[in-house]
Formats: sequence, structure tokens, C-alpha cells
Amino acid sequence: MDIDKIRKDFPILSRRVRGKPLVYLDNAATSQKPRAVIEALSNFYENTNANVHRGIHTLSEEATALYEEARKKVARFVHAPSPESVIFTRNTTESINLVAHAWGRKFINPGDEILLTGMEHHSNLVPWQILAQEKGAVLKFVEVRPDGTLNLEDLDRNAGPRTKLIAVTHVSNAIGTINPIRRFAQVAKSLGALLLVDAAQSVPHIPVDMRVLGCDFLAFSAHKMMGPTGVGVLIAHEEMLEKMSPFLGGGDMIREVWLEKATWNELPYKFEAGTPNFAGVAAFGAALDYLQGLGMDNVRAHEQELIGYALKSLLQIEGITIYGPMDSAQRSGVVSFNLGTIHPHDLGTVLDEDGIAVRAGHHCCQPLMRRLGINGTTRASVYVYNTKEEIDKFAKSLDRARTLFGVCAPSPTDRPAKPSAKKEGR
Ligand code: 7TS
Repeated sequence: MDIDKIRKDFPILSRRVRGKPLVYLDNAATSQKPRAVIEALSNFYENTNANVHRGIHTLSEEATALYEEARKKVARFVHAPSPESVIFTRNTTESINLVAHAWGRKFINPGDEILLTGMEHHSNLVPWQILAQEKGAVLKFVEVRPDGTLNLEDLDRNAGPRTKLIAVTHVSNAIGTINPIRRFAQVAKSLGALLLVDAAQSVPHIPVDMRVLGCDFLAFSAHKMMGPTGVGVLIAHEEMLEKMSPFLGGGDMIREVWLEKATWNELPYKFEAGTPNFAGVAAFGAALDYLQGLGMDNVRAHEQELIGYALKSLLQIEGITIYGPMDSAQRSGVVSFNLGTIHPHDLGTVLDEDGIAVRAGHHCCQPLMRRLGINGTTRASVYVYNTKEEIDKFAKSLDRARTLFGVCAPSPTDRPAKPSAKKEGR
């Protein structure tokens, strides 16, 4: 891949921040957009704008075609069972809440168990807490080991005949761990439980094939994969979606409505109430084309090389504590760390002075932070347009912060995780 050429496709990458060229290392929060996506969005509003699934007029037909074509592209991108199994939502959070409401409220009973992990983003934790409280269900957890990988013995210990759902993140947004989803799928299958995979950090960065993962629900967001904000995806087998209750009621999701009752539309419209973000979905189609053109194997290979380089370079910095697996094969393009006792927000501010964008804080993973014995971290996360030169600038800026603050030795609980000898699959 010609990274310089790719960079030219992203207008924002040529801007300056505080007088320095922007180094954007906050891709786990949201990705930048190639010109093709920005133009798809403005083209839509300039030439096609009309509501979908309504029209007998040309614009509405064209808008509907773009919307439905994007659904097919999503299905192809992750090898979903069918286009009808792809539901457009607002984001990953809404996709997971959809399952908690439409499946959970119908099928979870008192005493049933939902198995989660200790590294979930709050959006794959809080909806299950709410459901469990409402239904008298029990939450169980696969805990995180000090090296930032999951303790799979907990999976065998805590999954059982009462387990109805296992919900796990494919890739940790906070520390970058790539989890062995197939192992979770085997356990779920052996128990007749369902498996939900939070793929917000995997689909944008590594090749994902739903057939290989063996999951029942897959959730992700367009904005983290070069698409616009306000578009999310939930994928589930049609038989499952047929059994589930609607999530939101209103226009588009109905077949017939009487004053006292209604019947539901066919899939996937049963779960798409109200006017969807059709302009965003059309532009998401352009993002999928762009990523498809790069090839997800190439995207992953570039990010793995970059993160291996970043780990090596950051480990040279005195007083640094890096969280998560040290083997780049087990880690996505995320590196999360603390530098001595410098507060992550202070570190983020120094980096910003050098034009470098990172995230600092708990990354919506407070239980994981507690488990690691910290309040938060500074997190750099790469995408396909980042370069080794940018990693060098980043390391140099960290060194500047070290000198500025005068780094104290890390506390015993903050020692770097040991490299894990064992490799696990995705
Ligand atoms: N799950 C994971 C693993 C995530 O990383 C995120 C967002 C979500 C769910 C929620 O996605 P949303 O599109 O509904 O917001 N993660 C982050 C992050 O790491 N920094 O900002 C958002």
C-alpha cells in the first residue's frame, strides 16, 4: 500500500494544529473520512436527497437504491447471512440496546445468566445491567488477567446451563486486546446460548467474517470505519430477528395499523422505525468501497507493523507502563499507557501542543481501569493512514512531556505487563 497516496485521500490530514502538522492518533474514538465519503454525502444532498421507501418519484427511488445497495455492501463486507439480516441503527450502542430490548426483554427470565467480560465498553455492559435488574437475571464475568488478556478459565467456570447470552468485545478499545471469539462461540454453542460480539473496534481494522466468528449478533459503527456519524449496524440471523419483538415503534416498521394494534413489517424494516439516516448510509457505502479497495488484510498488516514499531519505541521511554498484550499479533492498533505519575489529561495536553491527537481517561471502561489499578490511561490508536514518522513524533513528544514533568518511578501496580507467551486466535 502506498500510504502517502492514501493520506492524500483524507483532506483533514493536511491541516495544522497549533502550528504543527496534525498527527491523528485517536482513531479508536472516531476515524477520519476520505474525500470519497465526504463527496458521497454532499452529492447525496446536492443531487439525490429524498426520503427512502416511500417514493414513486425518481429521487426517492434513487435514494432507496443507494440505501439498499449500502446494506448489501455491509453484508458482503462481513459475510453476513443476507442483506435482510443487516439492520441500520445509529451506532454500536444502539445496536446492543436493540438486542437487550428486543431479544432480552422477551427471552430473559429470572435466574437466567448473561456472561460478559471485565473489559467491555460501557455500551456492552450497562444495557445488560439494566436488563438484569428488570428481569432478575444474573451477570457473570470473564475477568481480565494482568497482561490484559481474558482469563479463559473463567469462561469454562462461569458459563453453564443457565447462560442465555454471552456478550463480548472482539477488540478492546481501551487496551487493544484481540479476543479469541471462536472459543466463546464454541462455549455458547455447547450450551445453546447466544453470542453477541461487539465489533466496534474490529470490523474497521481487521478482516471479520461472521461465518468464521460463529456469532449470533454482530454490532459496529460506521464512524469508526471512515463512514459518517449516526450510522450503526446490527446483524443477526433472520430466524432470530423474526422471533424478536420490535425495538422502537412508529413509521416504516409496521405492516398494518389499527387503532388498538399493529402488525410488523418484514425484515429488516421491522427494526428500522422512523426516517433513517439515509444520507449517512449512502455515504457509508462509499466508505465500504474505499476499505474494500484497500483490502482489510492490508489494513491489518499495516496497523500491526505500526503498533509493533510503536511498542518498541515507547518501551524505550523511562517510566512508561504499557497495558495490554505485548505481542502485536494479539493486539489491534491501540497502545494505552501511563508515563510515571503524569495525569493522562496533562499528557494529552502536551501532545496536543505538538499537534498530536490522543484520548486520555477511562475510555468508557471504568471496570477495566479498576481491574488494572488505575484511573485512566493515555491512548494512541492508529489507522491505515498513520506512518512510522508520526509514531516517531509521538514518542518524541512523550519524551518532551517526561522532561517537562520530571517522571517519577511507576508504582508497583503500574509495572509493564509481561509479554504473553501464549498466542490465541481472534
Ligand atoms: N464498543 C466498543 C468496543 C467501542 O470502542 C465503542 C466506542 C463502542 C462500543 C460504542 O460505539 P458508539 O459508536 O456507539 O459510540 N468507543 C470509543 C472510544 O474508544 N473512544 O470513543 C468512543
